Parts: sequence; structure tokens; C-alpha cells
Amino acid sequence: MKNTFPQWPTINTLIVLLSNKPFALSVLVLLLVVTFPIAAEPKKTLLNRNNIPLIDPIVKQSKNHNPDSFIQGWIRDGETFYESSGIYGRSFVQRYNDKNNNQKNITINLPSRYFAEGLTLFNNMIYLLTWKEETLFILDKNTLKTISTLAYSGEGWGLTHDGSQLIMSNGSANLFFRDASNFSMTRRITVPLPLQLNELEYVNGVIWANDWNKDDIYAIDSTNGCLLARIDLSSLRKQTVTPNSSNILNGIAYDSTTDGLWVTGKYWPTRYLIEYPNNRIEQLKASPHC
Ligand SMILES: [Ca+2]
Repeated sequence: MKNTFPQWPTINTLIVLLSNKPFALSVLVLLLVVTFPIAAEPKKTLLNRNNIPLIDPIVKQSKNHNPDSFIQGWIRDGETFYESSGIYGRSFVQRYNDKNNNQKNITINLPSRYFAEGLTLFNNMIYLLTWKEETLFILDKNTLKTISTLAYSGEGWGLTHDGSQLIMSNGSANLFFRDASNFSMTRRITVPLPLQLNELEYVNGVIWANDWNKDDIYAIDSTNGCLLARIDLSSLRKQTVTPNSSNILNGIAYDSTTDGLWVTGKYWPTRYLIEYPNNRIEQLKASPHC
């Protein structure tokens, strides 16, 4: 009967096979892959918020803030603040300033079917998002009267601009760049963490954003979505309100006269001006987290 068991190669056969260079190379590669499987597939490190450099807030001053404002959008133009507040049936936009000059404070209420969201000042007009109503309001910045509206799809959360385009959040890790003339989307960037980006503020190539229902604001490189820094504002929330589910941190407004960031929250009776971390941000641009 013929022997059907496989025969091991003899030493002489192996010497002949290994003297063949392509065959010997193949054996070497196979041995390396079997011996060092981790080297063949490098392990990826997942990014988390603790990887992002933390900057401590330095408070320069504090002032009263409307404790009835469920603040959504916030900007400062010179000495004047523009603020939007949400909730169906109670949504409004306000203009106010810290100087006792002749500019009157103005409040306009939105029709009850609209939930006001983020706002920004662009081309001398106020652009105001709504949450689920897919309507962008364009308001006169002096009277806050509606000039026109534009339609868009999906939810609106935060709004800012980079001098040429509007930038919008929708509660995801994405930011959308939009043409102000028709609100069409031109570009999207995504941050490398599962954040719910909300209120926004663009300052010199950096987009500052609240992470919804958290105490952090993040500095995002506007060219690519890489994260540069995080500021933990939990100490301010704890000293101004009794924590509950409603009075979360929200609201970032750049103050060009003092080079600072105003921050506040929903129903907070206080707003704070914190130092703008110019030097630290410039350093951190060299090592972004992408
Ligand atoms: Ca803002």
C-alpha cells in the first residue's frame, strides 16, 4: 500500500530550497509576521478630552447678566452685546450695552412657533438660527426688525463667521461653513472627539465652541477641525448658580476692546470676562490634536 502521509523535507532538500533567494525571503517575512503581529498592525490610540491641553480661566471682571435668558447665541460688537434666548413661546433677541450712552436697549420676541438659537453679526446684519424650524432670520442690527429669512435643512444650534462665511453647529462634532447670501453649505470640518458643539465664537483662525451640557469650551482650528485647547469653566458655573439641568454653560462672546472672552450660561445672573489666552493658543497651534 502506498504511503499517503506527507513527507517532511530532508535537510538536503531544505538547504536547496533556502538557497533560492525569493523563497528564503518569503520564509523570513512569514516568520516576522508570525513573531511580531503587533508590529504588522500598529495599535491606534483613541483621543479623549484629557488629551486636550487644559487652560485655566483667568477672570478679569464680572457683570450682571439677564437671569431670565435661556441664552443660545451671544456676541459683542464694540460695547454692545447681542443675545438670543430660546424656548417656544419665550424666544427673544436682545441688544444691550455696558455704557450709559444714547443707545437704547432693545428686545424683540419671536413668534411662538420659533425656538431661537445661535446668532452672529455679519455684513452689519444679525443672522439668527432657529432650532428645528429650518429658518434663518436676517435682522437689522439697529432695530432688530426682520429684513428677510432663508431656509435650511436640519437643526440649527450655534452660529459665528470667519469674515467671509457663516459657520454653524448642529449639536454634532461637525461645523458647517455656509455662504451668507443663500446659506448653502460650502465646507465641513469635524473635531476628533464625540462633542456636541453648540455656541460658537470665531477669533483669529480659532473657533471657540461650547460642548453642550458640559463645562468646557474648546479651541478648534478653523482650517481643519483639529483641537488646540480646552478651558474648564466649572468653577464659574458653581459660583454663580445652583447646579441643575437647565443652567448649563452657554455663551461665548469675544471682546475686541479688551481682548477677552465673555462667558456665561443659561439663566446665569452673572457674565464673566476671561483673559484671551493668545500666547498659549499660538504655542498649541504647533501641536494640534487631530
Ligand atoms: Ca458667540
